[in-house]
Amino acid sequence: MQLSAEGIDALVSADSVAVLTGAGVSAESGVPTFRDPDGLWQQFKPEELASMNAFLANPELVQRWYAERRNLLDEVSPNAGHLALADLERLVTEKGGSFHLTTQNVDGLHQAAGSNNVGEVHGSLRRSYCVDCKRKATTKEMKSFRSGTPARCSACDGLIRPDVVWFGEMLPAEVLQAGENVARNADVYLSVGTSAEVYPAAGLPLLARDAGAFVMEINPRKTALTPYASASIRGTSATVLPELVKTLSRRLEMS
Ligand code: BV8
Ligand code: ZN
Repeated sequence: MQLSAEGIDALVSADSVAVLTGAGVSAESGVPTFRDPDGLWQQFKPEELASMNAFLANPELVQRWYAERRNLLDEVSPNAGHLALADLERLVTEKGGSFHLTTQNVDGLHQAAGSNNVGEVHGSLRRSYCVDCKRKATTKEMKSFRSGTPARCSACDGLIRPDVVWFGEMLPAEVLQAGENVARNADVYLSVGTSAEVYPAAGLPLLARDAGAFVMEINPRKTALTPYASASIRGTSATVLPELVKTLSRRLEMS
């Protein structure tokens, strides 16, 4: 795996660093991605599951799918890539720079790894709410899912849904706004573990690039962003990110 010397130079002199992550960052924690050959979307089409229409058409199927994904979170932990991003935040802020991490992931693993400044643009699997009265669902209600009967709100009997952003739904405005602002002001923008296909999140690295940032992609495969990246490193997040942070830390000590 070859780091980008230009990318390291850009990180050494960067005042502001921003990151976008996708499901690939959680792959090495054992959380399946969406569009990889062994990904979640292989069995189902996104429209069949991750949309309000799909949910209303078959609430039980969609609740089961999210319940299974949420239950998996009890067995996984942050991997070396998550931890390296928390270290990168420390390195950048300790040298007086600003750091922001926008994630499309809904698993909460960045926060569990110690990242502080995290924007969850697609919501969180760890929260659910009632579609009618919007009340936060209790763990009991979330787990009250039994096959054949969709989980319902104890206050108004409305259907319980995961607090994630489905297709055709708006992203949380203030979180997206923050992601756009930091992208426009970033000296270096890292895009890690995302196929860069889902908008508006996939537009963030392009915003950064148009504003003059050094855009570094880390992904074992080419993506829709690759042709626009200043550097695209072919490797996994749990191997490349620790290497990147170690190299940067050494360079900062010498400077
Ligand atoms: C909206 C739910 C509008 C949560 C998800 C046509 C053109 C452009 C846009 C559209 C269009 N038609 C429709 C749209 C809009 C649509 C969209 O972008 N569709 C795409 C597919 C074309 N977007 C929306 O609907 C968004 N809302 O636009 O609202 C609007 C406007 C006005 C008024 C009302 C509404 C909502 C988008 C959010 C959708 N929600 N999921 C959940 O169930 O989790 S999308 C789903 O994809 C996940 O959220 C995920 O976060 C997201 C992105 O996927 P990735 O994270 O990138 O994962 P993926 O599997 O794709 O890729 C993994 C990558 O990791 C790969 O590149 C792989 O190589 C790499 N990798 C693998 N292993 C590793 C690794 N990398 C590093 N290390 C490893 N070890
Ligand atoms: Zn309710």
